[in-house]
Amino acid sequence: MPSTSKRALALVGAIAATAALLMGCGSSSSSDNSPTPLSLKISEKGKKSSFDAPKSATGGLVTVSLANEGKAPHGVEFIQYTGNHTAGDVLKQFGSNSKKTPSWIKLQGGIGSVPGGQTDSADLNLPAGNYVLADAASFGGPTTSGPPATADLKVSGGTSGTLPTTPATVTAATAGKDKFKWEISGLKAGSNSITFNSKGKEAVHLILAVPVKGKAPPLGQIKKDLASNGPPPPYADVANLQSSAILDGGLSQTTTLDLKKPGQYIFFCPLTDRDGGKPHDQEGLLAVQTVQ
Ligand SMILES: [Cu+2]
Repeated sequence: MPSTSKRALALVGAIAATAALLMGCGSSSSSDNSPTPLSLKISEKGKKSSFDAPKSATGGLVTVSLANEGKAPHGVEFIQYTGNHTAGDVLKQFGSNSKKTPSWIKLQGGIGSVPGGQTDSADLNLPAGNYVLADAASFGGPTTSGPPATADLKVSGGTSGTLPTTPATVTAATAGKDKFKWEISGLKAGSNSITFNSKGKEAVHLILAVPVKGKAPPLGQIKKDLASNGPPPPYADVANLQSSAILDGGLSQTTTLDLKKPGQYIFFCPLTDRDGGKPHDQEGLLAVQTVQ
């Protein structure tokens, strides 16, 4: 099984506080509830990948598109930072290997992973503020490419709005103190447009969906295997893992979940609450979902 996203995020810190800043097109504003487009690109040069993103954008309800011009999968996480903190502080925090997420960091979602040569999009509400963009495709485990790309972004203005409705919903729901559960509906084999709802005041969540090779063992066994932090068990087809971006509790976004083949998928969230504690897959965010 892949390690927690925090460890993967450590890679972001490892590349130090030199965020690649590339110029892009400007932003436009919306007058009604129609989302403002925000176009991002990511490209590779040897092992190094970098974002092609504007330095500033209009916030509120936004349709983010990410064109992956590279070969490896890439994504984008919108990491907002507040107070007197800097982009360097964000990278340092994720490099610290701490499981905890300080309150000045807001994980506003994004796009988990786009295959090489493809473009994908997501709808989300971005509050005005300072952001670091980071390659979210590294959160599910190490990728074949080099260190994750990062970029700075300043978001201003805009009006938050209602997300478009989607055929499928995946909710990381609360179920008591330190307890969660997945509420999943409408998924089918193939590419799913989903609404991802993240619940819990001090929680942060992401969706990892791993195809099952053969037949899934009982949930208790999967839970143990996840807790062991060992190599992936034989029933987990981690090469075809699908992931979302990380979303703070209380937020929702739309995104794509590509469940390529019919069959069983293990859904789990390896993250902890902001104050640490157990991974959420040990607190109820673990399910086997069959899609047709
Ligand atoms: Cu979680």
